[in-house]
Amino acid sequence: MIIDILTLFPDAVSAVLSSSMLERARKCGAVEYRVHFLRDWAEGKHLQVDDEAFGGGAGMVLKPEPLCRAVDDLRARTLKEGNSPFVIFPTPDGQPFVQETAKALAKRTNLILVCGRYKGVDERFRETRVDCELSIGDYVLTGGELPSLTIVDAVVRLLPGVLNDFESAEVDSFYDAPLLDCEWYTRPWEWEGRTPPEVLASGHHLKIEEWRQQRRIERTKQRRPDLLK
Ligand code: 6GU
Repeated sequence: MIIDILTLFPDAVSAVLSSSMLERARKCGAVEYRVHFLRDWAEGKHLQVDDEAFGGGAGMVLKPEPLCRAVDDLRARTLKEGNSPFVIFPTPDGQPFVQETAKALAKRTNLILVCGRYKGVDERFRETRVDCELSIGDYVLTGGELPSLTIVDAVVRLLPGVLNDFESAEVDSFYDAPLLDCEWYTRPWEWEGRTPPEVLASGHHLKIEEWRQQRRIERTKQRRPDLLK
C-alpha cells in the first residue's frame, strides 16, 4: 500500500511515521509513506494557503486552489503508477471511523489523506476532490494530522506481514465482534498481594480461551453496553 499525506506540518507527520510499528511496516515493505507539504502547491509571493472566510467570522479557511492542485497531482501520479487512489478527508463532521472502516481501507492499494484545519477548508475542495470524510470521534482537534495518523496506524497494522502471530489482529477487540478485550497478566505471578485468576496457570488451553471469551463479553457488558445492542 502507498499512503500519501498532504499537510502543512510535514515534519511532525514524518516524525510519527518514522517511529514504532509504522516504521517497522515500512521496513518490511508492507507500506510506503509519501508526505507532502501543502505550501509546495501555493502560488504568489506569499505562498498563501488560507484566507478569510466569506461572510466573516470563523478563522482562516484553506483556499481551494492549492488543495485541489495538490490532490490532482498526487492522483495523477498514482494513476500513472497504474493504481487508483482513494482520497480521505478527516474532519469532525465526517462518518465515524471504526474498525470496519479500517478493514475496508486496508484492502486498497493507495490512500491519499488530506490534513485540513478545523474550521476551515473551502467546501468546493470537499465537494470535488474527496472520496470519503471520516471523523475519529466526537471531539474537536486543531487539525487533521492526528486523525490522519490515527487512521494510518489502524489501517497499516492490518496489512499482511505487519503484525506477528502473537499480536495478530484477528483476536483484537472489535476485529469481527465488537467486543472489548479481556484482562492480560505477565510475571510475576503475585504482585502487591494480587494474583491472576487460577485458570491462567492451569495449562488447559480450551478452558483458558473459554474464560477469556467470557471476560470479553462481561467487560463489554460492564464498560460499553452500547456495543452489545
Ligand atoms: Cl477527523 N479532525 C479534527 N480536526 N477533529 C476531529 C476529527 C477530525 N475527528 C474528531 N475530531
